[in-house]
Amino acid sequence: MASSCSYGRTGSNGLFFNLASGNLTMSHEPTVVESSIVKLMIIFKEAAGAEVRDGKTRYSLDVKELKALLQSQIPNFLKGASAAQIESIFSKVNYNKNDGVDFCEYMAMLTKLALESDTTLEA
Ligand SMILES: [Ca+2]
Repeated sequence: MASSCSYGRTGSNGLFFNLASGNLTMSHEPTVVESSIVKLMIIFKEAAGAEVRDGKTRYSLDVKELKALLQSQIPNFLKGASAAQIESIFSKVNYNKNDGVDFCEYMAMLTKLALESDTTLEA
């Protein structure tokens, strides 16, 4: 998946997954982490609207799609949230302030949520 958050390593040594085609090209059986990333991509793709621009299919979430995705995948996150709070979340996740939340922005949100969790690993 070509994107603005690419490290330029996919297709050679890194994970290569084409969101539009659903093709996964890998020289080995996917590890748990690789499989998890692909699952996140598939779930995102299923939730997002598709738009063809410059010959490429692009996927992004509008506010309703982001809300539905979060409610289905992270139910506690939006529990009790007002429409205004959901709009605010969408605005923050939509980092480049265009018309939708792309996969990079969605993953940045998930990363932030993970980092806000207790990661001290203490008993
Ligand atoms: Ca965006």
